[in-house]
Amino acid sequence: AQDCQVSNIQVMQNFDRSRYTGRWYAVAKKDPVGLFLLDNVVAQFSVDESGKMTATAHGRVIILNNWEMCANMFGTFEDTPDPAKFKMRYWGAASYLQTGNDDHWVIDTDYDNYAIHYSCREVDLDGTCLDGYSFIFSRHPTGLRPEDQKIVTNKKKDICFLGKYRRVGHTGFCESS
Ligand code: DAO
Repeated sequence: AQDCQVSNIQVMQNFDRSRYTGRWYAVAKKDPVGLFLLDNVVAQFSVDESGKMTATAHGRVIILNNWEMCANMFGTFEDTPDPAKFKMRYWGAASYLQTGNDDHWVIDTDYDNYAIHYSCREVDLDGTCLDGYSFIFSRHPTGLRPEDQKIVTNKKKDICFLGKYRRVGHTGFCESS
């Protein structure tokens, strides 16, 4: 059961950032208001010498109304008292790309196959999320394994985003550079 209160959302227990490193393919996304990354989204997480988590990501975007390009993005993560909850500062390789400072929560992962990410940008007066986004990540570019789909569906429900996702395709658009 879930009450859709952002403050009650359960995140990954004992999150292990080192096991989370490496490549993750976005296979589905719930968009925020003013969506940015469209498809071909791949994120690469690292942990630096001091133990801080960082990431690079790319994805197809459309900027200035009509210009389609592959955005190369960078993110640094600030720790919080909960090991699965971070503050993510992000920016693009080019100045005209989006920058921001979002929550970045890991809801669930088995580290080897699937991960569910969640970010609420704006909490409503009633405590529910007014503007948020979420990525479903897979270690496999082909998508989630059948055995992981039920887990992911249940988590989508728990974070009150069930039915709000779209598929994120991988066509190789960002692989050329
Ligand atoms: O696509 O609409 C959107 C919101 C996503 C913004 C975040 C993009 C940058 C991520 C950098 C690295 C992390 C995974």
